[in-house]
Amino acid sequence: MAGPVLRVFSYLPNPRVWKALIAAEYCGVEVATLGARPPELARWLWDFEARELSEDEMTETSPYARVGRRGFKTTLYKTDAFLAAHPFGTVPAAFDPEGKTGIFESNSILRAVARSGSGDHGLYGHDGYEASRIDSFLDAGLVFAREAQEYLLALPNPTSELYDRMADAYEFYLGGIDNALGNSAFIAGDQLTIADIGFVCDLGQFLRERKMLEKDPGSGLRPISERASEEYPRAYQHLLKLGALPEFEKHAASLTRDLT
Ligand SMILES: N[C@@H](CCC(=O)N[C@@H](CS)C(=O)NCC(=O)O)C(=O)O
Repeated sequence: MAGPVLRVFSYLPNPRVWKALIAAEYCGVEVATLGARPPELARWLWDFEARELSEDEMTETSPYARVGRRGFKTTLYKTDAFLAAHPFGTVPAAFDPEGKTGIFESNSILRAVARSGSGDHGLYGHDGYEASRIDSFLDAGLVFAREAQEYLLALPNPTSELYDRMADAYEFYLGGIDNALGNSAFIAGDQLTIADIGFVCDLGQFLRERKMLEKDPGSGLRPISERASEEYPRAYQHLLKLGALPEFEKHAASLTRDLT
């Protein structure tokens, strides 16, 4: 196998990174990952050449010190080059092998993997129309995942407004996926594509709400996804079926392990 097609810097493990790693299995390419567990990433220099910082490099006067904006409450250390490549300053942050091009948003990193290699795997469709249909599902997934990010970060005590918005986004997204699966074996048609990969990672991550609320029952909130298997049977079974495939199991086993 040639060298990695992408280098991805992130906190690890991260279901958003698993999207790219699962796609890489199907494409027969390598994706290199670099990073550390979530709280430890605040002690790293965010850069193409990301590395752990020493204690005396982590000062408020460091030229790299930035205020964390999403999910990180502490100071983060991001180089100017990192922010030029990744203007929203988020992880996962992917780079081409030379570090010249930054690719952000996990769905776009997923697309980049599917575009690498031969392309005859069909993961990103077989023509522009099919690719655009796959993009449609990935965009719908991002709307759901953005809501889920806010909600999961606020658990176990989301505001009632956030809870209701999440319930609405969940119902809209799962309803659409369930409808799609009423017409074809996979989300975007009759074969597995990156729309399915994005779905498993985003929904699997959202279903963690169950454990989070169970662990902290004080809020008295009912998990939004409590009755998913009955309300959206096709979508739920699809999640379980894909989660059991070796390419998914290898990277994302924890997402579907306790769901049956
Ligand atoms: N929709 C994005 C979400 C990326 C995101 O929001 N990442 C957060 C961590 S969960 C981040 O990097 N925050 C950086 C900060 O707080 O400055 C994706 O799928 O990649």
